[in-house]
Amino acid sequence: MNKPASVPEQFDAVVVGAGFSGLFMLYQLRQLGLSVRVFDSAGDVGGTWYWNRYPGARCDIPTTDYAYSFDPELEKEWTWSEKYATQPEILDYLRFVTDRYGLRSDIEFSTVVTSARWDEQERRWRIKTGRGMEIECRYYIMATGCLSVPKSPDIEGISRFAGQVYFTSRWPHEGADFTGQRVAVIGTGSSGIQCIPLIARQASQLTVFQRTANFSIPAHNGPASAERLKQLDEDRDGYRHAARWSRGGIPTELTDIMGVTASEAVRRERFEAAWTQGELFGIINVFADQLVNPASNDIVAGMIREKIGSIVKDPATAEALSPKDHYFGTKRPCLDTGYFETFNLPHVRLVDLRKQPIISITEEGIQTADESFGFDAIVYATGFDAMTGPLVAVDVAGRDGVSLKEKWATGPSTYLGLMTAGFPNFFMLTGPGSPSVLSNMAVSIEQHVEWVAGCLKDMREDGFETIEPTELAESGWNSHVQDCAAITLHPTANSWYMGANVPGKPRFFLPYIGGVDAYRKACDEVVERGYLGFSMTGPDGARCRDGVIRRMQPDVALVLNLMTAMGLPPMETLSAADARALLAAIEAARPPGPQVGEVSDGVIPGPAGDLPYRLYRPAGPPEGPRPLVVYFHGGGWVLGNLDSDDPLCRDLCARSGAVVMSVNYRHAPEARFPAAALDAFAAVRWADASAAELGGIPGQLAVAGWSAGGNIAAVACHLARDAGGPHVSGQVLICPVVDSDLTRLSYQENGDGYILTTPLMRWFWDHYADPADRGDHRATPLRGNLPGLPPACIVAADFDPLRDEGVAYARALEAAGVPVRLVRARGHTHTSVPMVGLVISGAPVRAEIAEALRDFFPNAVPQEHLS
Ligand code: N01
Repeated sequence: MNKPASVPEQFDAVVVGAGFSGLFMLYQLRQLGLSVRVFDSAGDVGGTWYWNRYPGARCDIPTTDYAYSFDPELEKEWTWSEKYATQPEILDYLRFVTDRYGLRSDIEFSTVVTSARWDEQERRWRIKTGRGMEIECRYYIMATGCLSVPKSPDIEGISRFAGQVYFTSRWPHEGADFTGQRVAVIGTGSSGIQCIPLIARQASQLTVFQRTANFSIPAHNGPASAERLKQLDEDRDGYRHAARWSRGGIPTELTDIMGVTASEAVRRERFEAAWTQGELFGIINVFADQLVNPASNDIVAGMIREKIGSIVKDPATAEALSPKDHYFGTKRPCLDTGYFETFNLPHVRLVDLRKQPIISITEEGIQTADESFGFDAIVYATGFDAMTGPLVAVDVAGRDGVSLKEKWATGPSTYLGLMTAGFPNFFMLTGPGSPSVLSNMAVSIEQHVEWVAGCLKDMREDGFETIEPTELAESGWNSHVQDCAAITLHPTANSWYMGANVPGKPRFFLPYIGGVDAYRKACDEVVERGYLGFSMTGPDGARCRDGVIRRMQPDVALVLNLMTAMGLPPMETLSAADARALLAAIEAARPPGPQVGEVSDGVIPGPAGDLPYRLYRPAGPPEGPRPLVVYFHGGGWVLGNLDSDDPLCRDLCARSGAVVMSVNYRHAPEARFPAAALDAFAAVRWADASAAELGGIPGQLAVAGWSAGGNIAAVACHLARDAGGPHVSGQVLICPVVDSDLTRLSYQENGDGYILTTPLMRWFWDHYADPADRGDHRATPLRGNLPGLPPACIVAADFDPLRDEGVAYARALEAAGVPVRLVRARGHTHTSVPMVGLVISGAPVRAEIAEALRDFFPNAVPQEHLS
């Protein structure tokens, strides 16, 4: 097989890795009739299951689901012996698959791929191996797994130790016999937790060095679940289809029960059921909100800690084994068999490295800050340089010689986790930005491989030779991956998901947490839209369909889908009274917004009668008056009242530290233009005159409003300026109506499908103002005289029909010399920013609004005083 370096072997495709993904990739490429060479540094197939041979190594996804599903015949020929199979059994399975499809002949074992360079001239990859081979290929595919490069344990003096050294990730084939030995295990992740109980059976003394206590639940291993086997038996295709379109790659009924609102009995019942079931996808599905809401997460975490306390007899050891420094699920939870029980054995000891860190490894053992330990063997279960490690371990250089390592120096950047711009025809299976490690790998691998194979087939049929993502598509996907993570508790943890286990690695959430189903949908949609976000070239020309596949914030999309599913009638088909009733019903089901110091209601005199108001005073110090914000709710001048924007007012009050006075005003059609605007101005005058009684600081008053409330807030600023007072320190206009032109681009792009529609906006205008009045600056402030208006903060949301008029107002104010802060609510709709407690991704936008408010006031409460 070895050829002189001058005559490179030619293949259509080179695949690196002969584990689950590489084997299936080879199979699929062969089906396409392509010539393929697979390389693996291991001596046989198996990937992770070849290397991780430590005692107790097993899968922690049920074997009924942790297997290939592409061939029903294959499924008939293999029966797993347990719910969670051992490493040897899984390795046997992969060998069986290899032989069944005759894959071995295309695999070169014990061969490391050292470099891969793109030759732009030839449009081919030049591959070199550690054995001096040179190969050229059209497609270069890395099937190198996510957890295949062990991380350095980063402990001083490792080479000094005179005894036996083992790494769980590189366990010797002949095994290890610890009988009668004093053994140390460093690391309590999945590998440590699996091997510790078995090592304890042999060792005369076992000392476990734990830096971070980990959440683990009992696997309750045994025969495969009878219920799953029945489902598979009765309808294999249906079961596999459900897995492919599930959140995690296993058919699971997702709960909608929220931890924070569930009764104690329901909480306990759900938790106990998950504990007894012994499945990871069960324990992460106790409550719908456990990965986004700290309070809900605490409930599950607390119950696991309780269990640890009930299993481990020594209270100090139980306490040390109880995780407290991260939210449950933000570091990979583990499944164990007798892990916590092991610490009840007299010869097993836990050393808490938070209390006595390791100073160094010595010739005899381990020196901590407090003690010297002597050992015969040390086992490192210290983890991996996850996801990116295996990819940058090869010197991959794309166009212009740019290396992957350089490109990813500040964090990985991929399109769909499959490709990266500047590296044509380079595919990653289960790469960063794909669900991979957060899912049942078997399902995710099949999806990836099938997508790549489908792509190569389509390229061939369309006469293209190269494919590569565009920069725009890639940065859009990266944003989406981070947006999905940002609404969860994940970014708070020092996990390997965040790259935090490897010193110096950029902090970046590596996998895609949007779900296997959502991911598959995005990948399919990319293809349906003519390979959106990819450019392809071939002998007959090039094709580029530039664009971003997912621009909406994930939680906004979720809320939108829920509302669509509710099948509500379009508001513009209702009477004003019915529309108000519908809005009130929707509002009744939403979260209440944050606590503030005090809420009180009152009335103020308006031009045509009393106007109700609600006053929100912030909690906490400092005592004394605060700046005052007069707020006007949204609702198209037709809908809304003091309750409708209550959560938003609380949020503004809590975040800004200002007193917020929400004023109700007369509504159309009962009171048409300019009633609402005149009421707003009257309220501002009254608030200014009454600032001291309201707990405000006289002369430090801003206005704010959302939607039509933004309209009258803006108009109040015009009227105050024209009347020579009162002084308004600033205006916050959240997705405001500032014009009546419904033809702007944002109306064309977003006029349908995002709750506020063009017909609804037309309905609002028709209720509020006669066409002849709509040019009046008290209806359309954009058309008014702008110099001399107060500084403004304007929020424009991507998916809002009003987006462009908000931006136009910001530009026009700027041109008129008014200081403006334009806040782009990326991925938001007209209604999503005010959805406090429901749309988590709106929080950073509201934080920016609060910051703008504080900037308006000389005596704003400093950020550090705000809770
Ligand atoms: O690695 P880990 P793993 N001094 O990174 C500690 C999959 N897997 O091999 O948390 C002292 O989880 C480190 O401490 P800390 C699974 O996805 C699956 O166990 O960084 N301690 C941690 O306790 C899993 O998540 C199965 O503070 C040091 C441990 O070592 C992933 O592989 C089985 C240290 C590493 O835990 C990785 O699991 C096994 C130091 N210098 C693995 N450096 C299945 O069941 C690190 N640690 C399918």
